[in-house]
Amino acid sequence: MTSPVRFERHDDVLVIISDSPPVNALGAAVRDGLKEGVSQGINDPAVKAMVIRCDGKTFFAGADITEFGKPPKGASLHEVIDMMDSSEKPIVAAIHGTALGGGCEVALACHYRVAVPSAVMGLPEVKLGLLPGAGGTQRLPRIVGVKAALEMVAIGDPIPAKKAAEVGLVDRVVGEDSLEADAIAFAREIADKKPIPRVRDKTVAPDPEAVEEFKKKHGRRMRGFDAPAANIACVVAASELPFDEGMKFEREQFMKLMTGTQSAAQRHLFFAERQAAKIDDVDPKTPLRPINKVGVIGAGTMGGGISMNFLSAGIPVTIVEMQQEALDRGTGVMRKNYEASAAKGRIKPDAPEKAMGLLTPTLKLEDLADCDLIIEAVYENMDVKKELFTKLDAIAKPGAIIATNTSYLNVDEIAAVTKRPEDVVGMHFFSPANVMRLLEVVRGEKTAKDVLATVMALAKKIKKVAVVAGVCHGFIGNRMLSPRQIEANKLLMEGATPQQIDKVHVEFGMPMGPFQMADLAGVDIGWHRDPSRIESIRDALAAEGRWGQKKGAGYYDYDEKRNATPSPRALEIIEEFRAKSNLPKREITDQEIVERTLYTMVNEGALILEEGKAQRASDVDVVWIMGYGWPVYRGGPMFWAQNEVGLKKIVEGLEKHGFKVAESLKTAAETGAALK
Ligand code: 3H9
Repeated sequence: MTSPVRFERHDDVLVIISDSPPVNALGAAVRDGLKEGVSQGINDPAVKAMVIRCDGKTFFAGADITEFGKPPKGASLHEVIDMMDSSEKPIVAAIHGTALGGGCEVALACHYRVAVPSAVMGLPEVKLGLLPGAGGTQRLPRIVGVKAALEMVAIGDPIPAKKAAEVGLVDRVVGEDSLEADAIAFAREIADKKPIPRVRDKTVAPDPEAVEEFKKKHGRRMRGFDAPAANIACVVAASELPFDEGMKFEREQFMKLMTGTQSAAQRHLFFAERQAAKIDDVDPKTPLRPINKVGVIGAGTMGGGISMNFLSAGIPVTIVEMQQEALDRGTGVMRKNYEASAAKGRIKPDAPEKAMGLLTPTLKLEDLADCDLIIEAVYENMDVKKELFTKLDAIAKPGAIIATNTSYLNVDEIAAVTKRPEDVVGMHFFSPANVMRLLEVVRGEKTAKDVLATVMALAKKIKKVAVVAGVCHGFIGNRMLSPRQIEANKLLMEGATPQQIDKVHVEFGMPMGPFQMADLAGVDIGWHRDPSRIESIRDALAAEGRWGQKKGAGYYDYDEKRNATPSPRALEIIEEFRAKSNLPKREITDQEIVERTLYTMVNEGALILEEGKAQRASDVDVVWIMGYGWPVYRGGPMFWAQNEVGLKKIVEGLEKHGFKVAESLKTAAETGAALK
């Protein structure tokens, strides 16, 4: 097999080039090639300096994650990096694209770094539940200091070349199109400079204040995750221990994380997210329909949020409402949201004007005639949607994609009222639609393949993670939410409190439990609005005006700052309702809550897979992590069930409570095969 690494001599400079698409990950062959190249440079008396660079779209984007957990092959990254670091001839890293993780660590072990303006550098291992395990935690603080290093390793966001140059991580920013030539020229300039600067020889002062401040600032975001604390400990070690001891500490911490379930879950998510973009029976080269203008029907919270995604991506939007007042209110909210983001520095100061300049508000559906994609976000009612789609069929231009944002309804039934069901698709955004990253793309029976391919590509453009779902009640996410809600309500009737059930969910790692969520969304949602008809605890709460946070009362009581406290009145209502049903009250254990509210979701997920309503188990995981706040470090419900709990236990738990277990779940539990 030919090596992905080649060497080119430019007089006294040896250029070592990796060409390993797609991202020059540092797999065994690349590591071996680098080792060979550096060793040639060291041993060839005619070579005075070396340059390491990559072909393709990026400098090394990190260790090869697909190798993790497998038996080691070839030279280790440590071996290669040690060899580079101790070379008596200077080595220059020539960076373009994304120098991430192990790639950034290779650059840090080089004696000099040059980068093009568009390059970024970072140590994102924490996002994979890891830490930079090839010296990154020990070298980076020695260059940028404890404070900046904490941001880079314990949060994991990369920094652009210009910033890297300011903090001393990059020695020179070079021409965007002349990286190799400029790097060679730079190598010649420094070839004879002695001593060779080695990061390991530097020291960094401890900064306990910065560490405390960092923990305070990011405590909430890091809750439940193991990796941030380990990253912080390593940065502290860099400031307190000699280099070699710090490296030993880094190694120990790395191995702990690498063998834990959290990193396995986070790595699973990394690949799951990318896999979700692929549709099994749609050729990735399918020609896409051009989407230059989008129409959105409905300027409420959902329609406004949906529109913002496209405006932010520079795509003009025509937004339609029925009344001028509602239209003004909707566009006003959008403007306010943009301005708030600009005030917080999240977007450029001129971004609100730019985005709003691309918006055309109108009261006429006919104005959607020139749109390439039309998304309706109107009232969730089949008759309303059918009437609207009949009108859209007459208005939309040929080839336009017509999408419904329904969160439950049958997309095929909606499509059937048009003469072009192949152009109809579901685009289920999650609220707030301008923030939440998940998009369920609902594939109707007749949805054309190029429509799907176009919507998936568009999703990437507007920075969403799209998952394909089949037509069924609630698609993937809401369908799985349903058994959880049913069981949570039954548990209340049997003696659990909202606080106990919510606590179990929050301790599990969810942002909130089912009743906190109900209070936030509105207890009155879907209520029949007849106070004399009390058929559930929810009805009883709604009938008393306990509509949740917005009313200061729901399953909990709220103060003016919306802080929740357990509500004696809500508990009374629950007791009264239970008494009427003659159900005995009993102690409910936290484990029972887990089994009945979470194992049932796994069961529903398995049914969804059996019915082909999701393409793969990892898609189900992506939906629950991106759309419903399932803890990232538990990898999604299907990953959690298979890798943390074990399917046998899941099946036993379900059977114990009398649930009908999905056949595929039983088989997988018996055979040990993975859920597909
Ligand atoms: C590490 O370095 C540990 C060290 O400290 C060493 C310790 C000893 N490995 O994202 P894309 C694949 S941990 C293997 O769609 P983009 C990816 O799966 C690593 N494969 O492209 C996809 O495959 P497919 C630290 C990788 O342009 C294809 O490449 N580094 C890796 O939107 C294209 O990826 C990171 O965490 C990898 N490291 O974004 C960086 N990276 O086509 C992870 C990508 O089959 N990578 N692939 O679906 C990224 O953040 C993005 O991929 C990147 C490109 C920004 C580079």
